[in-house]
Amino acid sequence: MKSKVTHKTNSVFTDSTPPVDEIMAILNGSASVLVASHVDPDGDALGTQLAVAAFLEHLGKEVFLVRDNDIPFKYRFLPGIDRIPLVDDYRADQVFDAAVILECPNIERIGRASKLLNGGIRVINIDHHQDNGLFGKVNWINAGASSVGEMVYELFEGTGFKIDGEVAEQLYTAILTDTGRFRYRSTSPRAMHIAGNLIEAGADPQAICDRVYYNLQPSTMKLIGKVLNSIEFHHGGQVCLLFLTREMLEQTGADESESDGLVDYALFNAGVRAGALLKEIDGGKTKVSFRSKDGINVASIAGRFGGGGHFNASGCIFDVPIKDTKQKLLRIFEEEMDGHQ
Ligand SMILES: [Mn+2]
Repeated sequence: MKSKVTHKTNSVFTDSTPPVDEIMAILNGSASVLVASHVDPDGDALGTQLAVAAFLEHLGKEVFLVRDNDIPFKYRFLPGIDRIPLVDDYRADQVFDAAVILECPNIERIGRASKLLNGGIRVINIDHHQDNGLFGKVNWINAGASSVGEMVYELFEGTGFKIDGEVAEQLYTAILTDTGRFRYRSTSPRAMHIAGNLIEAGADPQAICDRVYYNLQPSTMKLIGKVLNSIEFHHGGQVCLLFLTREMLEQTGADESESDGLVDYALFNAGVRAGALLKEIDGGKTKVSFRSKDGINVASIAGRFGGGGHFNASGCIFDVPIKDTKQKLLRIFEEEMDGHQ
């Protein structure tokens, strides 16, 4: 059953059933559609963006994709990946009839592409973050979904759109990466069922997994070595910290995007309940990615510092250098550990 509440003039849907009528009402009245996702795009963002583009083209729309920054090496195999222009390639006054915004809990997450949300643009907001800010005309927020790739699959099924081999590959990549290779709790029977259907539709599970996870550049491998070498255990081995400095990037020749997923190593240790990767960024600030298990809510920790995310995976930025951030984090984790003995 659909749970619909009216939020000002906007519609909000919060379960797995796609609001097909409401989404199609916007699309049917639109000739040009912008499709955007979040900064620092991941497999779910990119795969789903490309799949939505194929769907919209099938509907006869003029489709405009956009990204805020570079595409990580591991996702460059995705069919159609070359057709996502940088935001700088658009005029700031360009007008679109509608926009599909994927995986953005708030509009700030689309980064500089927000300059393209002009005039009376009607926004369709599709996301699986619990704390979504409901910035769209239609908001479909299913926090129970493994990925927006899964949600968009449901939408395609609801509209009768036939998934071809390329779309299957795009959506399979989205689900694979957002479930941590079918490992996270979000790996529901439905997510697995959909992944199975996508294999039937032409996605090659081994080829995709190899391209994303086992096709590293030498610079990435060297960076992994340096970051693992920085490892620290605290609070009786329950907290694991990893560090990524500018110097490590310079020494290895790796770029920012090659650190994607490195935080996961923090939880690969017996006894560790919470971990973080502290990354040195511009302006003397530190970007922190959190991972946790055992009921430790890192979304709330990140939320206290202007960030957000999921219960067991989140991130935020501290306005102080890496050393001071470490001290702050150790105090925060100490409180958290005390509260969850
Ligand atoms: Mn996602």
